[in-house]
Amino acid sequence: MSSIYSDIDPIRYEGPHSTNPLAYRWYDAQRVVLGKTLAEHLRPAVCYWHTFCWGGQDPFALGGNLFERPWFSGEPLAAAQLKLDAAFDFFQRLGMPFWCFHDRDVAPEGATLRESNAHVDAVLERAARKMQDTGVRLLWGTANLFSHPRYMSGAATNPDPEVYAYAAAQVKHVLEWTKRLNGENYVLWGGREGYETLLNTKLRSELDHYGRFLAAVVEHKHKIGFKGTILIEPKPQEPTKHQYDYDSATVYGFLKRYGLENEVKLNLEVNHATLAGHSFEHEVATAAALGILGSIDANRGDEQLGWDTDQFPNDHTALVPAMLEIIRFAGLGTGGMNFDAKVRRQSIDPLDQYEAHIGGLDTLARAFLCAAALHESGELERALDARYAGWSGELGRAIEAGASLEMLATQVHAQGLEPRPRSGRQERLENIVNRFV
Ligand code: XLS
Ligand code: NI
Ligand code: NI
Repeated sequence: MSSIYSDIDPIRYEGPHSTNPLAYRWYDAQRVVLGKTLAEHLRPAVCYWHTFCWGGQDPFALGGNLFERPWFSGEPLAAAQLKLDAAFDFFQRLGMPFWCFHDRDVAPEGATLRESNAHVDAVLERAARKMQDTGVRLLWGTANLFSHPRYMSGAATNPDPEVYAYAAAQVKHVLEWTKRLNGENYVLWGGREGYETLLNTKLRSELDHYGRFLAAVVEHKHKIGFKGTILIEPKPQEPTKHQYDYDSATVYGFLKRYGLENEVKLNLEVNHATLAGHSFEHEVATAAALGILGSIDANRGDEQLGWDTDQFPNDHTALVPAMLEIIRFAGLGTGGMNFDAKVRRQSIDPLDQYEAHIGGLDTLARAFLCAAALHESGELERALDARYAGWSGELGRAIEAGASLEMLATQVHAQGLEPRPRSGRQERLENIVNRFV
């Protein structure tokens, strides 16, 4: 198989001392830590959209694509097949076990939904064969319900029910394909499920419609016997001014209200967490605590820029706290770590795509190894247990069993309780973490 990615030999692990820019220094796929291989813990994926579809445009650029890729011109369906071949060549050379796609990334939109679906079918039939030949697996599929003008005012939350119906038809098709390709998850990211101004928005109706839409997705999943996980990807804004899936806690409240908290989990993206004013580890820990941690979109933002810059992760120290939360939660289950990340605009060569993914995966692997060592040392867990030790005593157990205000007041008076403040030892704990990163 030859493509624009074929100049590069398969990427191998060479260890931390290697100076080869085209080798892994931390991602030793078969290395066993905490009972599983690194590949099994991380389950890394290449995303189709940023890597093969984005042409380097930004809002200030003139014309079409800055990047030169052979599939950016020619008859659209033939170009889509060429792009697919190149994508699988790239996955294999990187040794990436998973990929992710939107329907409109893999195949061009047609004049009607029937035609669009036929395009998707033609390309995904070929993808099914490619997956078989290469062993590359599908982490998740998703429908693009945000690029076409019809979705300008939302998909499931559109004021026009015809748009809702169209979105439903599109999701049905991709969900069925995701099952057929043995996808591990199905993602819904509601980029336009929100509002620009409340002056033209019936908030309550939109939320009810969104709840019903999600319930219909879950019903169809069970109807067709799809075994993967349905995931919502929270983001606070961009492109809409306010997005309904703001963050982990907001989505949990939404799921609870519509009775879906045991059916749907979260795909958490680093840059979305920071846009919501949270740390990434906050989002991961909150989802884990609420029992809805599903999968990860790995990337990072830029502190000077307040939007979703989708850069590749490159600072392992920043990711150790989130990795620790994932380890404490006992892993991601059907989830994985998808590089929802793109190279910078001036990185125009196919080579840049390799180096971006190598650096990103090394960063995840190194963060995971640090967090695993930290976890195995037991130092933080012992400090946590000591801090909360009172809860395994008599009083703590009585409270957790549902003690009333009266019972507690009686006890405080009877025993003359006057609790004294105790140090949280934050700096000691931070110093412990620094010994492991
Ligand atoms: C956009 C989202 C998007 C989803 C998939 O900000 O991250 O790329 O991951 O629709
Ligand atoms: Ni994003
Ligand atoms: Ni994402």
